[in-house]
Amino acid sequence: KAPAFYKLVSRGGGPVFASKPRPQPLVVGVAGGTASGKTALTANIVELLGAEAASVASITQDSFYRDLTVDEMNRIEEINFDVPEAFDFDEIESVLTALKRGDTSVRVPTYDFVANARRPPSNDIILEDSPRVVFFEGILALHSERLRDLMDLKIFVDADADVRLARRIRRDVAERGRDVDGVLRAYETFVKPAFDEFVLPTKRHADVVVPRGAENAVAIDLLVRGIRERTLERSAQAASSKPARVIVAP
Ligand code: UZR
Ligand code: MG
Repeated sequence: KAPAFYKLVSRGGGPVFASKPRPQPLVVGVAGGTASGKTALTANIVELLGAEAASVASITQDSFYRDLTVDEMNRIEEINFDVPEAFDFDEIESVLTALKRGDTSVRVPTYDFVANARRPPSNDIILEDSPRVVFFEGILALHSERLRDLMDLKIFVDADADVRLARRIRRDVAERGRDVDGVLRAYETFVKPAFDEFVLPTKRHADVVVPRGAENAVAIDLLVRGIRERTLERSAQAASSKPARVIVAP
């Protein structure tokens, strides 16, 4: 089907197909400590964007955990999932770059927290049409300068550490197949030290800091309005700009 923003312009000597540039998607980074409400805040914004939701992509950093070797799998409780080395930042960069470029059929892997492994490629999410807004959400979403440079809006979700730990215990037991003792051990050994060393320092890169995470309806409303407005501005700019390519029909 014809991509959006393609216009047929007719001139004296016959039909000329002029392709207008598509607006670049707005890339929004959402960082914050574990169980701070990043995923929920992002989901709320996506839902409230409403009309534009069809062309919103929400990508989680969890999708880009590196594969573990058999040896690492055998000593899983020693693996630190909270440090930058745990993620494949090159892969994240290539996905976000492809979306910014307007590529279609961009593949995003998915991750299984119970198996501690990426799901097989048949589970990949394929973004058929280049979305208008791309959310990238995760504990270290704002860690890499190269990723930050791709972002138009950087959000840091703030929530008290005790609130986050309480949520983390509930979530990991209910959804990620853990027991309370294991969650607390991981929290003390990996999660808290990595939060202090790597996650919290990225707050300085944020444009907006949201206290109380997904409960903060006022902040969510402001963000939705801002994102919607900027998306519309980009569409208007693209629609009024010169054609990117002019193809003279035979
Ligand atoms: P959020 N994590 C797992 O528990 N298992 C995995 O296989 C991969 C990651 C955890 C990771 C981190 N830590 O704290 C958390 N550990 O997922 C990040 N241990 O996810 O941002 O939703 O809290
Ligand atoms: Mg999450």
